[in-house]
Amino acid sequence: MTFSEQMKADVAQIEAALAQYLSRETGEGYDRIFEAAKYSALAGGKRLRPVIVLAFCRLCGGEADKAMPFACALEMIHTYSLIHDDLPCMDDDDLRRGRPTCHKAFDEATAVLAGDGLLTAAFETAAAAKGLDAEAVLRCVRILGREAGMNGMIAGQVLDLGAEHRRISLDALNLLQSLKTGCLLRAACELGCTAAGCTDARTLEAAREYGEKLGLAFQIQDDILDIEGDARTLGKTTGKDARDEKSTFPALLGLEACRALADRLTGEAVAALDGLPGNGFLTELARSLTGRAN
Ligand code: GRG
Repeated sequence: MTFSEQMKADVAQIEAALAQYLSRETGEGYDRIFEAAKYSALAGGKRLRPVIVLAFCRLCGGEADKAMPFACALEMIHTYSLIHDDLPCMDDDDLRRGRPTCHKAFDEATAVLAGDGLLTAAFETAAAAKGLDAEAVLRCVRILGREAGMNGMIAGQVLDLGAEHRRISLDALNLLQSLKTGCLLRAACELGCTAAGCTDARTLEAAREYGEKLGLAFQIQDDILDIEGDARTLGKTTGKDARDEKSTFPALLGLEACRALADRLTGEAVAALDGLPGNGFLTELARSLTGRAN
């Protein structure tokens, strides 16, 4: 299978599994919360994080199917973070993934609850994974909690809110982004390996290194795309980020230096997997992200 065929097949399977995990009609008067969760979760994101979970599972010799609950759990957490990040009390955005944000399409309280519901459903989905030994499932649940939690993505969001309206140093920005964006990407790499039963410290470290470098390259590319604007603004932020002076990589380093840095980090992500057989898909994935248009 070529890279793009594999990507298409993975995304289709992830979307089908996500739809299944979130399909519940109770008829008891609270179906609206499922509608709101599905509205955001099935809105056609890139599915980068779950694709990475499946790819690392394959790289470590596992069956990708076994990693699907963790792939979907991670995408649920990612979607919850987007819903909450878009709220008026955070970034106050009107559009996400090309359509009205959850709180615009529904209402604020429903969006808060849809985010909460997705975060909770993620842990239920992960804990119910079948066909792996209980130790591996526990390790995966712990990875999800650690990387999404208060020493992980939430910490990144706290630093981000604290950095509004002021310049921060490059080191501070690196830390912020390594937490805010990097944590879920590192989680994706580690989850895939762990779902395959891998406990080899060197492989796990290489996977995390790939996630770390990819996360920073991805964020820098995201900042570049925000600046370049044009057609890519379709469905992206229109709120505080776009309006305010904010410390971003291009603001601190300039566009040209950012492009060079994103390329260097992509090379380092690829190099992290040197010597691991079957790294072709993840190599192409890293390279495709620096050239992406959304
Ligand atoms: C509110 C708990 C809480 C956390 C918020 C991750 C995050 C922290 C906020 C999301 C907003 C944002 C712009 C984060 C930077 C990372 C990033 C570029 C997210 C968008 O990820 P993509 O491009 O989105 O993978 P799709 O829609 O393709 O899934």
